[in-house]
Amino acid sequence: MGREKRFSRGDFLKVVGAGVVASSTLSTLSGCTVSTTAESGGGGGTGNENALNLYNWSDYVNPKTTIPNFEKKYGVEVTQDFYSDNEALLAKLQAGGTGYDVIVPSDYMVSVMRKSDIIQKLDRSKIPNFDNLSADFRGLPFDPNNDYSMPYQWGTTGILYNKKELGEISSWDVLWDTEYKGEIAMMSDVRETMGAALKLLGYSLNSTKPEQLEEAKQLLLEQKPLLRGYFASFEVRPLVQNGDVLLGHVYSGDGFLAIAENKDLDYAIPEEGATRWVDNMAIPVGAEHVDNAYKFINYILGAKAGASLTNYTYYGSPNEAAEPMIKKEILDDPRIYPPPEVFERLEVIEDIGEATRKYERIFTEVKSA
Ligand code: N2P
Repeated sequence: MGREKRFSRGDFLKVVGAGVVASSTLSTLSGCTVSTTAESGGGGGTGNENALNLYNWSDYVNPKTTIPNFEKKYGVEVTQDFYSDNEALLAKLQAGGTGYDVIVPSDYMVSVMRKSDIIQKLDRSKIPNFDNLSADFRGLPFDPNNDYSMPYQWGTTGILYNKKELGEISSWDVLWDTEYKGEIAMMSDVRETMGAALKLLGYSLNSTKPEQLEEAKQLLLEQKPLLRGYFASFEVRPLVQNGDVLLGHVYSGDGFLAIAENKDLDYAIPEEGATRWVDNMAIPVGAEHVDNAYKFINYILGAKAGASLTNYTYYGSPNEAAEPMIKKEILDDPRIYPPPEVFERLEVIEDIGEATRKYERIFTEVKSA
């Protein structure tokens, strides 16, 4: 059975987007010129037409190929800065004058950014490799005609854990188990962390019902004393990988990067359901190197670059032309490409508009409690 048949286009058609609230941003090195932190605001390259300023998630390129091959092929120097959540990305762009040419917001954030005129309309004629995309990833609800965004990678959010110590786990409730007090690292991400609590309660992670949000808040307050802490998304992986904690709330690819280094670990998509997300490339309004941005987007949508990304990141590829070059063990891994019975329990974070503020207020209260 072809992988694309394991989940239907319809499954992706519930997506939309939301968000607002800044949180910490830090940088890690991923194979190109790195301007130290996101605070540097777009890094070098301004005034140099052979530059591209990329604002991306950490560990989201193949360090050996993605940026170096692009730089070689187009004679463009890439500067990459990093953010750890969509809300930090949004806050940065809202502040203005970043100098970023390509950003990689998730589904719901594309919706928010479209509404706030933060990203610009794309000229499809400059992205011929659009044709490489699987039909499952074209025209998703947060951008029905791909007028503003092009899919980059997709994945899930779940639990990275020490299987040797804990045995097999299957539920979010392990992150609330008093036995693991001090051994749990949660992501500091308003929608993901509230989402985990809502899923454990059996609710939608897009719920806007005040009583359900209050229950989620109480659950997070109950969990807080058990935590080693709330961490930026990219900080959780090393904590579990190095044995500092037993359990971490992570993006799937971060889980698999850790498993590749430490065979005691495993990644679980909790049975109550979890987030599945699609991240997308977009060009901010005011980008200074728009031609290079198109070159980069089109390059990433190339079959070879797409396969090379997934073979390193362990995230799913929206690029059908890339599939023949993606490692079989990745394509066949149900933790990466979930079978239908798992897939149907996954939910995409949606733009919940005004209710976003409620989430933010609750999460701020929990963190400061
Ligand atoms: C990459 C993080 C993926 C972003 N390490 C999740 N949307």
